[in-house]
Amino acid sequence: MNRSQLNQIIQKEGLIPLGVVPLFYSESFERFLRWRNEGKHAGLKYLEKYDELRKEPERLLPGAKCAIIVALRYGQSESWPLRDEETPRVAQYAKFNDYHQLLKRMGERIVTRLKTESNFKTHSFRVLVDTAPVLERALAAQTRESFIGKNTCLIHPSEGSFLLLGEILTTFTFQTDQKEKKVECGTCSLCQVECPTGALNEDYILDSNRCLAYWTIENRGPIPEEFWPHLSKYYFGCDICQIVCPFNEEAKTHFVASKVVPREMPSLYEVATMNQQDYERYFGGTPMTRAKRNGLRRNALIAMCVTRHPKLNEALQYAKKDGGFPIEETSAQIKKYGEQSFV
Ligand code: B12
Ligand code: SF4
Ligand code: SF4
Repeated sequence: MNRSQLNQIIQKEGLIPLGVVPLFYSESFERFLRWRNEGKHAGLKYLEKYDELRKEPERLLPGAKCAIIVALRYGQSESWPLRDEETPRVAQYAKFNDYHQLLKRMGERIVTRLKTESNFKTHSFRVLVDTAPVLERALAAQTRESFIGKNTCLIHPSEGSFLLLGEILTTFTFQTDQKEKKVECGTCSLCQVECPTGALNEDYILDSNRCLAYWTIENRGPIPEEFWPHLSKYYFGCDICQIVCPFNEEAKTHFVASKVVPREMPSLYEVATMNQQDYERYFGGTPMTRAKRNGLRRNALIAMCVTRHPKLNEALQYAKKDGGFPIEETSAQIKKYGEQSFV
């Protein structure tokens, strides 16, 4: 099978074939170690384990020769500056069913299809979608056209960066990509200028300690008050450093709607006061469950607080009665925040 036949199979599944790359990225692994040694991973403890696999991804599949890199493009409807600046929203990827499962199933179907070809019968495949300690962006950056931007995202010059990445490791020796023309950020620095918290102050480095995506998705405890004003824009994840990127503006013009349809999001008041059953009904199967019900409630209460939502006190009473970490702490912060202004 040649590369164009492989691409056809991937495209038929609704994915973008970014390319095929060797399992080697020593420069990026060194960058990763420096980043982690400087504590830029904040509380992401899982990044402190399995370095041997992260360093040598070929260990994830005995005899692996290369990785087929695929991407799921998700539509995004925002432009910069945001419409309804004071209407807290969720990052676009979170409105769809969880990409880990979605992309994994798509990858498995591609493998099933490949295995019908006689030359693949004796070969092994393994589909990864952030399901193993791999530097996914570093691998994808070795495909012919893609590159890592100053916002640290993987960008394809014409598809943009609203892409979710998956890899299919294989023992088959496909011809791997040669970098052709070099497109990159150049003198642009829009993502660094517009990041509300200064998380991208160093080129090509993200400091998770200052990133809203880290605080609203990954952190289980209270959110430091210095970040609160920015939850008036996003209360789960953050897309700002991508929305402002000229490569995404360009990509918008030829976006073809995919099969995945975004879900309707409940109001902030509903998120702050939802019981377990409603939580599962609204968010079950989406990336929002990463923050758990308590985390979403924490985020929603903060967003209500900073946008002076008329039902904040009502929501707060409900949340306190319902309990659960870190609601007590967040209530105390809201009280303190409010004393300076309005509660
Ligand atoms: C931990 C993590 C996070 C953390 C830390 C993010 C970060 N920049 O490291 C937090 C919680 C903040 C986060 C946020 C988001 N994430 Co995240 N995250 C991950 C995860 C699980 C690991 C990433 C990791 O190892 N980071 C450590 C750093 C050091 O590694 P790195 O990003 O791969 O590469 C860095 C350097 O090595 C350097 N680099 C590497 N090689 C090279 C080469 C050259 C030449 C240069 C100049 C630089 C360079 O660039 C980066 C900056 O330091 C990956 C999945 C995975 N297994 O890879 C998803 C992943 C990176 N996340 C993803 C997404 C979608 C997001 C969000 C957009 C979600 C949202 N809307 O809120 C934001 C984007 C924020 C941002 N600007 O990065 C996608 C990114 C897709 C894409 N197009 O890039 C991934 C790949 C998941 C997936 N399978 O699709 N995420
Ligand atoms: S996701 Fe938001 S907070 Fe994080 S680096 Fe990008 S713009 Fe900054
Ligand atoms: S906004 Fe500009 S600097 Fe940032 S990633 Fe996009 S092109 Fe690069």
